[in-house]
Order: sequence, then structure tokens, then C-alpha cells
Amino acid sequence: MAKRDILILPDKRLRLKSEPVGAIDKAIRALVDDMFETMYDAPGIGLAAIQIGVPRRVVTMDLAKKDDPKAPQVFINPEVTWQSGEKAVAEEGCLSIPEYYEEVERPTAVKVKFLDLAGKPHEIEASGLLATCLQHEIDHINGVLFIDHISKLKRDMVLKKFKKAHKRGGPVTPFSEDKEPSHHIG
Ligand code: K1U
Ligand code: ZN
Repeated sequence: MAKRDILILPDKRLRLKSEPVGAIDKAIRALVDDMFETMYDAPGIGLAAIQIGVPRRVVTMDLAKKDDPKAPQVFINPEVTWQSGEKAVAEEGCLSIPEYYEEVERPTAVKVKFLDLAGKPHEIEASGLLATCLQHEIDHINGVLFIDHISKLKRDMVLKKFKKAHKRGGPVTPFSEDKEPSHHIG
């Protein structure tokens, strides 16, 4: 097991369409182990393989509440087979766009088919956080980021900030520091 570096915006690899997994072999099981170690360390509730630079259609997730036992889930070659007409707005974050959170509108429920680590096929209907997280991670394996679902004005602001930080070779300045102070002293 090894913790891997997470790709950060504007890394172009985040825009790659990941390849389906064929055989679920030792290499895929090792990839999944590394993804869990990286995701739990971050910490995050989901991770797509491309976020650690591996363009394969593999997603890890753990939506267990803080003091509950771990509940790791693996989705191999996940695919949305149905989405509700009803949509809702929920706040999202992304380990590849650290410290930026924004509201995103998505279908409230989806059906997703996938393989588990044993290669067994499943189809589940998801709602709530599971639906949000599955859609976010399936977007990742298609080269789509959650900022693609927000206004162009906000997306351009985020891209500008992360490109500037990348050039400087440093972290982004916290988004909260961008806001005008409500009171000026002196
Ligand atoms: O794919 C990713 O970048 C991971 C992302 C998943 C996600 C979060 C929220 C809505 C949709 C998808 C994250 O895990 S961001 C971090 C996060 O949400 C979190 C971290 C620690 C505790 C609780 C939440
Ligand atoms: Zn993400």
C-alpha cells in the first residue's frame, strides 16, 4: 500500500477520459489499495483513479459518518444507466481543487451499474450523498470536473487562481481572503 500524490488543477491529466478495466488482476487490486490509502489520508469521501494519475475507470468511496466504522466501496467501470428528471443543489468539494466548495445542481437519483473487486456485476439506485458522489466520480473518469457545472464566471475565477498558484509553485491563497472586508480600519 502507498499513499500517492493527488493531481491538482490545472493538471491536464484531469481532462483525460479513463479506459475501462478488463481483468481485475493484482495490479488493479494494488491500485484500489493505494486509492483508499490516499483517499483516507486526504481526507476525502471519494476518489477516481485519474486523480492519482491512473487513467482507468476505478472509483473508491467511503460515506461512513465520522464516528462510525469504515465502509469502503469500490466501483469498477461504473456507468449511469438512468437519472431522475428531478434535480437538486448540493455543495461539492474536490480533492483536485482543494479548499474550493460550490453548490452544484444534479439529478437527485441515479441508477449505476458497476463491477465489484471480485468482478461481480451490480446495479444500484442511489440518492442523497451517494448519488452526488457517484456522479462526481463518474464525471472524473470522463474528464469532467465539478467546476464544469457552475457558472463560467466562477469557473474562470477558480481556473485563474489555480493556474497562478501552479506558476508560483505554491498553494492557492484561501478563497475567503478574496472577499472584500466589510469594515475598513483607518
Ligand atoms: O472526488 C473527489 O475529489 C473527492 C471529493 C468527493 C465529493 C465530495 C463532495 C461532494 C461530491 C463529491 C471529496 O471527498 S472532497 C472532501 C470532502 O467532501 C470531505 C472530506 C472529509 C470529510 C467529509 C467530506
Ligand atoms: Zn473531485
